[in-house]
Amino acid sequence: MAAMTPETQSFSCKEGSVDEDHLGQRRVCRGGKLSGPCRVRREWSGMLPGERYRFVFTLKNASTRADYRNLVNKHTKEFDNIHNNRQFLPWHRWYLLQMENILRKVDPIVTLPYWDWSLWSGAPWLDQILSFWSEAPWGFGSNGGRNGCVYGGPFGKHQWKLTNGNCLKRNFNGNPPDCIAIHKCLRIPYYRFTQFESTLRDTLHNNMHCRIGGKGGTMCSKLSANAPEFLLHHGFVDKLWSDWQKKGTNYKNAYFKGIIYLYGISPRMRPWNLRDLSKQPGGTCVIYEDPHHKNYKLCHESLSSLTISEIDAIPRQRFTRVSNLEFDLFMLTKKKAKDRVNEEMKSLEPKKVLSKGTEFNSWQDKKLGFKVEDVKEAIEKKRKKR
Ligand SMILES: [Cu+2]
Repeated sequence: MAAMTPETQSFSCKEGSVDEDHLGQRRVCRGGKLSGPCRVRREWSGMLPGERYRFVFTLKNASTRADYRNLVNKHTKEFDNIHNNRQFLPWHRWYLLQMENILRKVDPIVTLPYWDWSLWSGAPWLDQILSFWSEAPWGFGSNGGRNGCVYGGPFGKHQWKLTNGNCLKRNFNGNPPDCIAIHKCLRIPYYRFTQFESTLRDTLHNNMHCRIGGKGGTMCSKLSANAPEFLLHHGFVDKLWSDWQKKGTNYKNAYFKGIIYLYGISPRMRPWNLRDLSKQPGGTCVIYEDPHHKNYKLCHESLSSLTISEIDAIPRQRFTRVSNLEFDLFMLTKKKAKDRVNEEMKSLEPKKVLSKGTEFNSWQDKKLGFKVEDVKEAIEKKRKKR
């Protein structure tokens, strides 16, 4: 091994650590060296109204461009090809990067945000002034009205259109999976990559598409990439893949074997080229910043000390199961496929169920769909046992 001179030493850093340069731009340590500045993708609810407005404004501007329309239409055209196990994760990671590149032609410092909807599982459709579905200039607008069209907010019928000229449609229904379901999915070990991938895609990802879109809504149709919330939903799905990859080299490299061509993309672009978020095509480095939300800490830090059976002992409200809406859209038509998804769904569902009429003491509990007090109790019980 070569001797470490003070010079090389000054460049060495701890693998995976993150620091900031003098401009406050974040860099990650890879192979003993700090990368160039990374694009930091942040969770929507932790962004200030001004920051949210900047993204909404940029997206609306970008949506009149030809490259934007071509990209969105590519997703529509390839829809039936890109939602199977071998295509899904890398294809959508590629899509997000292309969309981010287009947005940055309009505003060079914008990055894609994501929305961790699992933190709102018990109350996902709030449309208050600072909520996700706010009708303020920094929001995504609320539910569809007459004919399913969205009227209020920056993407309302009289202000914005899909690439085919129609209105954006929404039909909110049910509750998306909660953050315990997400936590359990992330616990799947690397040697069960196939199970991790299909759980993430078929139960978590498919579910939220049709919770937002319902029957007839844009998000629950082949036009889904037109919906502005598509980017934040897929940002979250991509972050979950990234969180799982961060658990170790085996996790990072886990993928399907064999030669895979991604549909509608240059044949030189393979899943392998999209695997490492710190080295995306074009040398781009991307980081997903964890949510600052206290519910996030509760779910992913506090629960990490508990075993799966201890987690399953926490009573939770039910979330909505995937059903024929999702099965039809994503072409899960065979009985075998439906049975598999139902099994995966069951493994994430509460084992102890809080009834729908449960009175919650706080908004925090209501949003989570379970009680903070029960989580604390489970942790306390474990501590005493030791
Ligand atoms: Cu898609």
